[in-house]
Amino acid sequence: MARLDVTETFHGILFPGHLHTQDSLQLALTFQFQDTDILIASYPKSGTTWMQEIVTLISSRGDPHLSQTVPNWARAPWLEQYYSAAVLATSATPRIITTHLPYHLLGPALQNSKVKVIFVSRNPKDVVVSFYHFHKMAKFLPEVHSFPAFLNQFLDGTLHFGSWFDHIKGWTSQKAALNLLHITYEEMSMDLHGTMRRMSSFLQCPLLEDELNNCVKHCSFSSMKDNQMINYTLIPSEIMDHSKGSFMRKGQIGDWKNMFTKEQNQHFQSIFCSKMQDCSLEFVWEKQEKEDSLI
Ligand code: PPS
Repeated sequence: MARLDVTETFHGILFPGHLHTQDSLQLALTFQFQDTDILIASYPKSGTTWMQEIVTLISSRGDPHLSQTVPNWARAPWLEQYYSAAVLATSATPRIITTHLPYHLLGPALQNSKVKVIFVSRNPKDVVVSFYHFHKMAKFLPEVHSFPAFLNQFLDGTLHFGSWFDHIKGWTSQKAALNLLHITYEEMSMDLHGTMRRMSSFLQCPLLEDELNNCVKHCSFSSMKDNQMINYTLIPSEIMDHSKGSFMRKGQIGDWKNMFTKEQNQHFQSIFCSKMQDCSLEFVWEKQEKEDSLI
């Protein structure tokens, strides 16, 4: 399945035709979840792969064998991508499932289920920068030109996978209705050990201290950068041009500061404040003392 130039529009949102079809997207909406399923939901570039690795390692009690021998898309497939039905049919329990779909599309399939939903978010300035760099290497995404134009598309919600604002507000508004744990990229970055402990408790998979330490060791940025099963170097260069960048690019909080001009930051802040006025979430924008980095 190449379809590198195909874009699927589904419920008004664009998806790369390389991995999505109308059928695979439609099937996701009526997916029969099992109560034992673990669902990782995220907007792209928010720490999805990191979370796939963490959940795999916690479920394996810190043993890296699975995470070093099976690609992430085969052990935690994206529900809406065309191959997931075949993968999930033979997955062991608990199944680890990933999605970039917004809540307003996937929500009905989750009603009355006990699925353990882990929603991962990241501050949107770092998301847009990471996404911009990813577009340069991912040949299944539209060619990008200038960063200012890309930033405007992000703020307008017209990039592939839709609006970041709708995505985060949709999922986080369902904390009470779903069995949902919200984890941020920034908390994983600043306290991976503590975050993993919270997650192992949520997943009802208590770990010994040694097992927890092994999980932390194997999902550090440097370990993951060297792990072919998650760094996407297995993907041929016709699909991901590895000469244009790495999937495991920088892995930092606050890299947006190297990209945004003062004017772009002001523009971003004003759109952000207006679109998020009905949302009380706080964001960490740079790696420093908490009080200084929240807006
Ligand atoms: S995708 O394409 O949606 O699956 O991308 P996603 O996995 O959500 O996000 C990719 C970014 O996450 C960074 N990453 C990490 N950062 C720190 N530590 C670890 N272990 C880690 N694993 C992945 C990855 O480098 C991308 O961010 P940027 O800012 O581009 O480096």
